[in-house]
Amino acid sequence: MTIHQIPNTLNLESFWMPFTANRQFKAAPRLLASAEGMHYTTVDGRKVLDGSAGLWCVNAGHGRRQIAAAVERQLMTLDYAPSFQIGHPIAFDFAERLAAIAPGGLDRIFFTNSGSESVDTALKIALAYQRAAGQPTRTRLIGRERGYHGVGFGGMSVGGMVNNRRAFATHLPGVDHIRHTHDLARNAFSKGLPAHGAELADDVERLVALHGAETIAAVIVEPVAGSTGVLIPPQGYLQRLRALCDKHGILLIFDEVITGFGRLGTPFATDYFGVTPDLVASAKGITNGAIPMGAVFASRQIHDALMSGPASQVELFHGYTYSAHPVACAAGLATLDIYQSEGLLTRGAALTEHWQNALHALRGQPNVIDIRAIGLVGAIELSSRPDAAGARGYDVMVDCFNRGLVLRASGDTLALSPPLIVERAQIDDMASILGDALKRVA
Ligand code: PXG
Ligand code: PLP
Repeated sequence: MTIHQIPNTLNLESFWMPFTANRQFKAAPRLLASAEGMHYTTVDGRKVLDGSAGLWCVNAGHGRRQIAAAVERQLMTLDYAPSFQIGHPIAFDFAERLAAIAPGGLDRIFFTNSGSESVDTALKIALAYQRAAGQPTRTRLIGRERGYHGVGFGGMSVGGMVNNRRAFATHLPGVDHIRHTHDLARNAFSKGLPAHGAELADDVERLVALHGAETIAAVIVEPVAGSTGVLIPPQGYLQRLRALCDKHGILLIFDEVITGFGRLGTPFATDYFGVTPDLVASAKGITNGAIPMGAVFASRQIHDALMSGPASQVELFHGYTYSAHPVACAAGLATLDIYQSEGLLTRGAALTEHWQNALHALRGQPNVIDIRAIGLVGAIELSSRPDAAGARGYDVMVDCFNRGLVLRASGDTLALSPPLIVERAQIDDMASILGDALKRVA
């Protein structure tokens, strides 16, 4: 089988695919064989634009030789080494490099292997910090409706996507949610940050009144919600959230798994909004998606509070077999080299006007009820077919795939987040393929 032939011997049965309608997919599979730069090639040899940077992770584009070479070198030098009570230099090197660009100067770094692990790690650090700081009754965790924080029990519990929760009746106890900020009536087709909704941050006050501040450990939000359809925070909202958390001694966690590593045209959303949380969860772009990895950035205050017992004592009973995996660190270092030499962590800022114009030009196409864009991420929200929420979005996604564009459908919202190497002409191509799909799909 050459890689560009339809592999008619391929047996699709055993792989239980994640977040996929398995039976529908296997009846008409979409299969990718290779990738280079901004494009995939399908198994039947078609070139397809990557409008979603993989799953929001391939920020420097596909097939980066420098990362491949670093990975190979590391595999042949030190393929694996534990990080429990023994270390290896590349992990310290990578942490130091990340510290130099750390969001809000949060320069103490805990390594994980995914966004879900980063979220669970950040939640656990918040709980451990409150205990170490003499506030052991602060055990409650606050998320937000329409938040996505991965699929671990912690992230699922603070998350706010109904489908991701309801099949699994058991959640963490002591979790509550503030309302989401999505408001089509007041903010549809906003350019820049939506004008209305900063007051929704005051939900923190309501939960403080209800539960008592002394029971609340942390609030976790995505600065820009990604998976639930690119929900951009209203002007002043994140500042207000920060002020309320400060007022009540509550830690603020930003989940930057998508917004980290250049997505908004700044290294992190923390930089974009000028609001500094206490902990930042990251993953995805940290290794350009080439090797699974994640990292939690913590403030020195949090880190140092946990470094207070006897020096012989393990300070945080937490970690993964693959925390600071040497091959992932090598991939991450090579990724940072590319980001820095090509200016990718800020490249989005120069393209964002073109990006926003291209997406907003789709206003007026059939069924479009909102368009949102910030940095190099954007979304087109469609009205739902009666009694078939998500069907229209899915059909547009399939139509785009067949005509040369990969994008994500989240219900009836189509999300785009191209690799940060995207050229203006490719942005135009994406908008044109999507616009044609919107005309074709009823
Ligand atoms: N937090 C946020 C904000 C995320 O977006 C996770 C945590 C979990 O990361 P892992 O690496 O465990 O998947 C994510 C992941 C989509 C899509 O198209 C989004 C994610 C993953 C897969 C698909 O919306 N986000
Ligand atoms: N389950 C068992 C039986 C284990 O021994 C371990 C790790 O040693 C784990 C789960 C956790 O695996 P990981 O560290 O890869 O998250």
